[in-house]
Amino acid sequence: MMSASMEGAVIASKFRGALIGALLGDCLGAPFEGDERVSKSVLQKYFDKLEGPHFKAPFKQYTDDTAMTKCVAESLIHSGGFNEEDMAKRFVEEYYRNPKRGYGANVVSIFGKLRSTDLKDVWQPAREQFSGRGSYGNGGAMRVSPIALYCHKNYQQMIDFCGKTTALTHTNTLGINGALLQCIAVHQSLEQSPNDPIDEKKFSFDLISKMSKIEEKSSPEVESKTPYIDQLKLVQKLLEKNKGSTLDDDEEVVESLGNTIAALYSVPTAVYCFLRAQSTIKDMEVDNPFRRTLQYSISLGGDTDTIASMAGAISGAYHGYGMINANVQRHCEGVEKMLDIANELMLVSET
Ligand code: F2R
Ligand code: MG
Ligand code: MG
Repeated sequence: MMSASMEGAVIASKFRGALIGALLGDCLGAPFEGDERVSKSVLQKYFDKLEGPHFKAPFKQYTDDTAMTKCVAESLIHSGGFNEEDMAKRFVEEYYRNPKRGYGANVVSIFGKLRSTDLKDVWQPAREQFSGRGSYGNGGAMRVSPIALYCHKNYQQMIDFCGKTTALTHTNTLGINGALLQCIAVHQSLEQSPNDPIDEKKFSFDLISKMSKIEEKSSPEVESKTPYIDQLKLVQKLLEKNKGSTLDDDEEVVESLGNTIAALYSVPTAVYCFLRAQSTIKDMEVDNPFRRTLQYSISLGGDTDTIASMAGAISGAYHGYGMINANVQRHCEGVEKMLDIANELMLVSET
């Protein structure tokens, strides 16, 4: 549970920070999705321009990551908790209202089945994916930040809601546990006072300890029985190696942690980006650690919208809304609506 001494205004700022962080990571990362690597100097100019005082439309549009995050938040608010039919209905309606948001190649078949069966069994279509193995994509993880907010006072409820929300589209253990790791990371950030610097070692040890309870209960179809703990240990190793060094080994980060649409090779990467960006990074003339988190996430290439969105949610939940540049927000679609959602989530989670 969040520290009792944390004031309501700080908590409200953290709620807004988490959701606006997720939104901005998605909007700003989306133009680079699929690029192998993104030059740090190109990104420096890209962010400098967006932060400049002269606003020029058009918006950076959000993608499936934000569309589904909004559905999760709105379902929790309107149902007063997790309701599988309401959540599934919102995913389907949102997809058919605006299908051109860059959804995952296979997840759309779930929306089709849910619609054609009139939501008869909301769990079945996801179970059938990939010949019954279920999706291991990061589409579950990219949308879970509202669950960490809604359940911030009840860790076990958060784990329960997160697992169920994910299983509506992703039933592979790697897809589900990736979503749990992302949700736990946002929750840990929320709990930490923005005035106390992040202790990277403690933050990652806490994640390892919580993920060990989760991984001991599940058996993924991969060689290791503890794939997320293995990745988190790599996060620790890479932080030790790169923090304070004259040059980050980004190739090693991408080769070992990954930058793909698989949850196992993107969620730990997002955690790494957040932790690494707590201190300066060479070739990034950035004082603001929230901006540095997004800029660094995108520089790694690959699934840039999703990794930046997940890292942005973790970072925004720690630093709060005040750390997020107002000019950049004006370039991103859907900020006002997301702020309303953050405020509503805050109200319902306090009751
Ligand atoms: N889809 C994209 N990006 C592609 C390019 C979009 C382009 N910019 C555009 O605008 O069109 N991005 C979004 O998808 C990712 C989340 O995907 P999600 O929701 O997990 O989808 P899905 O279909 O379940 O899985 C994605 C792919 O992973 C592979 N896969 C998953 N499970 C598998 C399994 N058990 N066996 C084999 N392969 C498996 C498949 O290739 C799936 O298609 C985010 O990046 C979001 O931004
Ligand atoms: Mg996307
Ligand atoms: Mg993506």
